[in-house]
Amino acid sequence: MQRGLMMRHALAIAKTLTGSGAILALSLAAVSTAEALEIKSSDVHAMGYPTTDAIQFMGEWLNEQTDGRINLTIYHSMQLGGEKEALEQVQLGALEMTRVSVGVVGPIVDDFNAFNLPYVFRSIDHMHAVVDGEIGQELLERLEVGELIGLGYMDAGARSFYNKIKPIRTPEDLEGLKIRVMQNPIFIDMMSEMGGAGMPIAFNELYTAMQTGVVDGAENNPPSYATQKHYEVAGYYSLTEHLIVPEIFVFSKRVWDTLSEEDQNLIREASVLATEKERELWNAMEQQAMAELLELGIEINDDVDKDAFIAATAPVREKFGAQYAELLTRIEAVE
Ligand code: GTR
Repeated sequence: MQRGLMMRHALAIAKTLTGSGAILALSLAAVSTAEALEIKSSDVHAMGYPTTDAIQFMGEWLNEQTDGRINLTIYHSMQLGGEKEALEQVQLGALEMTRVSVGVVGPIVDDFNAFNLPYVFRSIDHMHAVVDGEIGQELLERLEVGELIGLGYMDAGARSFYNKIKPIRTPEDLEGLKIRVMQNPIFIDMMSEMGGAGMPIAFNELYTAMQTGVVDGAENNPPSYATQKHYEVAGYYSLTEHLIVPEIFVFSKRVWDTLSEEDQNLIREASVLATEKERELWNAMEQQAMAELLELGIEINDDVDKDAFIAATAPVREKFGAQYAELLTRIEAVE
């Protein structure tokens, strides 16, 4: 073949290839939008809890919208381990989704620790205004650096102390007590400033840890205290309400990046519905848990010197406050 002819021939082949390549890519895209999607999501709570039920609702909605193409399965009750492990699995893409407390997200995206400071939110309404607004959105977006896609927040009320020894009324009452905290160093500091000793233990190991005396107590909201039956081994519940830590549900960025825009939008839409659903379920569950605890005769005291707790935890807010100064000022300014 002459050189000129050879070149024309090569060019013709290349054009055909590119053409079919483009057709192939197009048909792949068409297939992928219609591809089945299996979402595995984990939670430390059992079904029947506001978070698990809201995620189930999200899954059912997605399933209906896509005629069964998207399917969501919940691995509840710590079947896949604690929250720290779940987040790691989601970061790796081994698990598509998880719902965890913001308490364990601080070590991944530092700014979330601003939400983890004691008495940083004035009330549940204040927390809602923050997470539903600009700040909440900004922080969700920041999760991408941690290989996570932030889908939304959920409610978890306020956390208070419970222990097996005595009611807590002032920070002095915590002196010498070993209290389990979530797996984040900020909570160990918080406990030291309040007078106790904070010990990070996974949620699924807590009942036994209290039963065997590894710790004297823990801190959590009424629904967690009640559903985990922690009152059986730590019968004093004192309403200090020192932390208002929201929950968060996240998607694996690795998996997210392989999804069609259509599916990403559907998941976003479903997430808004899940957040709304959880808030509704949360309010009912909180009341139900308190009623159940009272009926069981659990000693719940609300004669807590909150001002003393707020004062005692000022050094924690100061210590970490410098790091999050701008964010904290913005949080405080939210009405
Ligand atoms: C609950 C929360 C869980 C988990 C647990 C804990 O309130 O819903 O996600 O964080 O507290 O203390 O580990």
